[in-house]
Amino acid sequence: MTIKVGVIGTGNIGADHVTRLSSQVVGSTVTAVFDVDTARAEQVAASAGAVARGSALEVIDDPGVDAVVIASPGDLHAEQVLACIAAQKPVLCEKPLATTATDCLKVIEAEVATGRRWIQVGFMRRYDPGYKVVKDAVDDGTIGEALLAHMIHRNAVVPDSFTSPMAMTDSVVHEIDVTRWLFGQEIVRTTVVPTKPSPLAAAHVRDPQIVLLELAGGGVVTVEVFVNCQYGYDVRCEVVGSTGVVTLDNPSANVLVRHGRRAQTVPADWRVRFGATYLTELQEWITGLRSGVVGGPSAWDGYAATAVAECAVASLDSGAPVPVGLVERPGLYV
Ligand code: NAD
Ligand code: ISE
Repeated sequence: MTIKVGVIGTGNIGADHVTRLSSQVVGSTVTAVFDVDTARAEQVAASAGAVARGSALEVIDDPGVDAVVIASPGDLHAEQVLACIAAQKPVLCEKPLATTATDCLKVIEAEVATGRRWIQVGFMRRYDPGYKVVKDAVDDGTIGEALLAHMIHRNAVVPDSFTSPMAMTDSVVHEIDVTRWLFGQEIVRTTVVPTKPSPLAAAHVRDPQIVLLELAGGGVVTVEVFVNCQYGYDVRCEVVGSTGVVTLDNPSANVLVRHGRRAQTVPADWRVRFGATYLTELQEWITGLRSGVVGGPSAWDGYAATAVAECAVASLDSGAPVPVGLVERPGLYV
């Protein structure tokens, strides 16, 4: 059985997902796309043998579409995911599930009312082989009891439209999800610590920033987010346990050794670093759908991540620690 996918938003990651789903993933094809940039949508549709539709709803309601990928800007996700639930179509929604916790709860309410899962959120790091090694070491006791973690999230540069809160909602939201997933606990408090700004960051962006995430079980995670580090894309994670440490370094494709020096390449951006990971994420989504199963990061994970990111933005504004208050987790997500 081939899953016919419709893709909403054919920008950077949407176009990449179309390529993966139409030519690399086993068991899927792309039949319809939509983007407000019509020329771009038509070009991406043509590359996949799909049709460019006139609206997001036309994609979702298309009888030739079995499942939907949402890769539009984050503030449109809630409305588009709700339309997928109404049409009873499984949806892989790129992060964030929604830009406010309130909107995430509307989505959860709609999904819970149907009595089953339709939504997977695009927290792809859970599919990365490096992160899986870290997760296994935490789960199987290799490093004893996991006590704390240090994470780094650096982007070479960001566009002018990027703001200080986006460092939380767009970038650190990945570390928020990884933290919840690795430790199997909710984050109860977050604090953003000001640091000396880089002279190369735009005046309106506080960069770098340090974020503290406190867990329900007492653990603490430090995240350095630096979105104008200049030298490349650098994502790292180290979990400190009671008897050992497990580290995910920035992987490198090549090492050049000469003149008494070892030089390693640094990934240029998230497309390079996580290219294979997005493919695994999509393959597992499609494989699950072919057996009628929706798994992976859930709407609850999307809600919890957005709620914590919202508190991080509040802490960024106030300079004070901000407690995270989540609603009770519905049985569908236990
Ligand atoms: P982008 O700006 O390159 O693409 C967004 C596209 O959506 C654009 O082509 C734009 O024209 C289109 N669009 C705007 N309004 C629309 C509408 N009403 N309906 C349909 N399409 C519309 O952005 P991007 O970098 O591709 O990011 C898209 C989403 O993917 C964001 O939510 C982002 O956070 C997420 N993302 C996730 C990762 C990851 O690592 N998981 C990486 C990059 C982006
Ligand atoms: C982008 O939207 C992503 O999700 C990338 O994974 C992240 O590294 C980047 O900072 C975000 O802007």
